Amino acid sequence: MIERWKTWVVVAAVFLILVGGPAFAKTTTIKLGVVTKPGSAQNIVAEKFKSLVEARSGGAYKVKIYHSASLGNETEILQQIQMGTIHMGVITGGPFDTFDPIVRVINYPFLFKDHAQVDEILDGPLGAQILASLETSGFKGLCFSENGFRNLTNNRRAVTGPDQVAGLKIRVMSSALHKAIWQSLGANPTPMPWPIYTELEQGVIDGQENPLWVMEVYKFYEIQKHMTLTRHVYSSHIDVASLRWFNKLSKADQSMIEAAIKEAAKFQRKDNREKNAGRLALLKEKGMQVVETPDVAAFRAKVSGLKNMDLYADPRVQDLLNRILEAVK
Ligand code: EAX
Repeated sequence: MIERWKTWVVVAAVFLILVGGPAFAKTTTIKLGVVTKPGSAQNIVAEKFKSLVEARSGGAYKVKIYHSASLGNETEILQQIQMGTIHMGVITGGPFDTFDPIVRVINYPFLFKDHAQVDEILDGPLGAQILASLETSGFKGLCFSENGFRNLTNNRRAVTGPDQVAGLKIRVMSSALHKAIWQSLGANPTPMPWPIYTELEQGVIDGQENPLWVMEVYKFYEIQKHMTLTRHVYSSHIDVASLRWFNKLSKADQSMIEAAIKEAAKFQRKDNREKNAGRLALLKEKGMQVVETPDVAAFRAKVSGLKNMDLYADPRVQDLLNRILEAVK
């Protein structure tokens, strides 16, 4: 009698798993934060990641993208990732400074010659060392996607060299390094979180610096007359997860997420680079006055003292900077 009862329980359980299983399967929602709006470099990574994870996990994972600063600025998104209330983020290198000074190494001015060099370093062991370092501040560093090489825009005058930068009020990211760069160049840098359209429009600041896609997507051509292709900093995004959250996932899920974000980043870097020539043409067409070949040597000379500043004093940071400077020679 007892045996029979047991058999029925087993049959019922198997039936429930087979028939009801999919309906009861748990879906985990990954909350991912970006500060920018759809169409932006960060959002392209996030959207690609979402489509890859949702397709590959067979419904086990959904990705919800919180964009347009709906979670606050990049510093605030990072704080939420540290706490684990937000799981992932695609965050510009700049605001990471305050969480780990090692990030300043990537943003060192005039560091990379071209995209090939960027990929070689960031996808290699030196990049891996930067990502691993972020664990100390509560982040699982997954990979690098990109904002791109940053260029100066302003509303006062054509800038061909550092002489014309003198006294310009330039918005910079919330980053000690970015502030120091523009101080060295003779500008009057004002740290401010993203977005900054209103401040530019109202003339609170004379200019700003960002990669070409920003001038297009955020329509800066409406409010900024001059642009100089300074390419002073290669601006990467660091694609991170909350270490607390990530460590709790199964190894298989960790690998699935890591592979998907790496693929999304690779896709986005290529996409971003392919679009640059078209963007430059568009910005000119919209009326921006572009200085395409500024005196880069003069700019470089002005910032050459940065590596000896306190910003890089931490021996761990200094050592990595020296190794990267050697590698890009
Ligand atoms: O993409 O704050 C900034 O200037 C950043 O480049 C921002 O991510 C816009």
